[in-house]
Amino acid sequence: MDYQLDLDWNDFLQRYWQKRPVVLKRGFKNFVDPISPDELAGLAMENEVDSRLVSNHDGKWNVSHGPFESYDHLGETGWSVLVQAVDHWHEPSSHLMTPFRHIPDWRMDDLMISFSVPGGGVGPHLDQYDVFIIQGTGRRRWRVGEKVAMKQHCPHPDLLQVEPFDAIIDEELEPGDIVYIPPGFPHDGYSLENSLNYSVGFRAPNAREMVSGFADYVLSRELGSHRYSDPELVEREHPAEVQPAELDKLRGMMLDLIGNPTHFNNWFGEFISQSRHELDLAPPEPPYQAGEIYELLESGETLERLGGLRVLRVGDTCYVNGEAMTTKHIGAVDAIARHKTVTKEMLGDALDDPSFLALLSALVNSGYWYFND
Ligand code: AKG
Repeated sequence: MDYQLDLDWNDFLQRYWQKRPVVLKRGFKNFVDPISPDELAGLAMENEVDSRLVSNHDGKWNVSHGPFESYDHLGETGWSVLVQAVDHWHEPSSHLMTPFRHIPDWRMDDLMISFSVPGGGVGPHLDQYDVFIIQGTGRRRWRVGEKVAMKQHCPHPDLLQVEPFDAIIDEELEPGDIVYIPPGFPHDGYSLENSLNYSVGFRAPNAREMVSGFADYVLSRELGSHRYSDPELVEREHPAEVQPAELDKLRGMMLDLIGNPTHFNNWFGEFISQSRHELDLAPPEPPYQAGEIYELLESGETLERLGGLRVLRVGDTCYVNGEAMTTKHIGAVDAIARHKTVTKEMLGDALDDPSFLALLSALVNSGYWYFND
C-alpha cells in the first residue's frame, strides 16, 4: 500500500518539529490498516519479537512481556498489547514509515503498533523521542500536556508514568488522524473502542552513547596508541598539581581522535546504521551466484530492502547495518541508500563491474535485500 500523507512538510518542520505537539487531522485520507489485530497478536507470540501487555483494572496497573501464549484470560476492557519494531517483521506495515522520510532516515527508529480495547492504554507518560502516533481502526482519546518539569513514578516496576496533567491537546482521533509529539511532552491515549495505533518513532543519540560507541571504535581499531610525553618538563614548585597546560595537552590528545574527520565519519556511519531491534534476516538458500543477480536485474526484477534495515550515507560512503560498503561506484550505492526498491537502471554501469556485483551479491546473500517473487 502506498500511504500518502497530506502535509506541508516545510510548514510542519518550521512550526512543530521538536517544538510543539500538533494533531494532523485526516493526515492519511481513507486510511487502511496494514495489519489486523489478530496478526499483531500473532506477532506478539513470536520469540524474536519485542512485545508487552499493559493492563489497568480499578487503578491497578500490570505489565507482562511477550512472547505470549494466549490472550484468553483478558477481558473486554482495560488492556493494550504493544509490539515494537513491527516494520522489521511485517512488510505491509513497514510502508507506513515511508511518508515520514521527510525527516532524515538516520533520525528514524521503528514502528511500534498497539492494539487496545476500550479503556486500554499505557497511562500518562513522556518520551525522550519524537513520535507520530497514527490512529488506525477505532477511536481513541489522546491528551497531550505542556512540557514542564514533571515527577515520574512507577505504578508497576516496568511502567514509568507522570502525574495527571492539564491538556493542551484533547481530541478523539479517528482513522487516519495523526498526533505528533516532540520529546518531553506528557501524553496519554485512552481507547474508546477496540483500536490500533501506529507510533512512528525517532531516535537521537546522547553524548554518553556517542562517547561509549566512539571508545569501542577506538579500541577495535587500536587507535590512539600515541602516549603523552613531556620532554619540555621543567622543575615545579608543587609536585601534586596537574597543571592547566598539561590538562590542555591531555584533552587535546582525546579531541584529536574525535576531531579526525575520517575516524569520526566512519565511526558515526557504523554506529548510526545499526538497528536497535533485531532484523528478520532470512539469507537465501542456496545463495545466489553473482551472474544470477545480474540476470534477474537485467530481466526487470527489482531488489527490495529488508524492513528495518538501516542504509545511510556519510560523505561518499554508504553504511549498511553497521558496515561500510566499500566501492568506487558511489552513484550506485547512493541509489541503494536513497531508494527502498532498487532497479537495474539505478545501478547503471556499476552492474558490469564484477567487484560491485560481488558486493551486491554479498548483501543479497546476507538477506539484506531480496527479490520479490
Ligand atoms: C507512544 O508511542 O509514545 C505512545 O504513547 C503510544 C502508546 C500506545 O499506542 O498505547
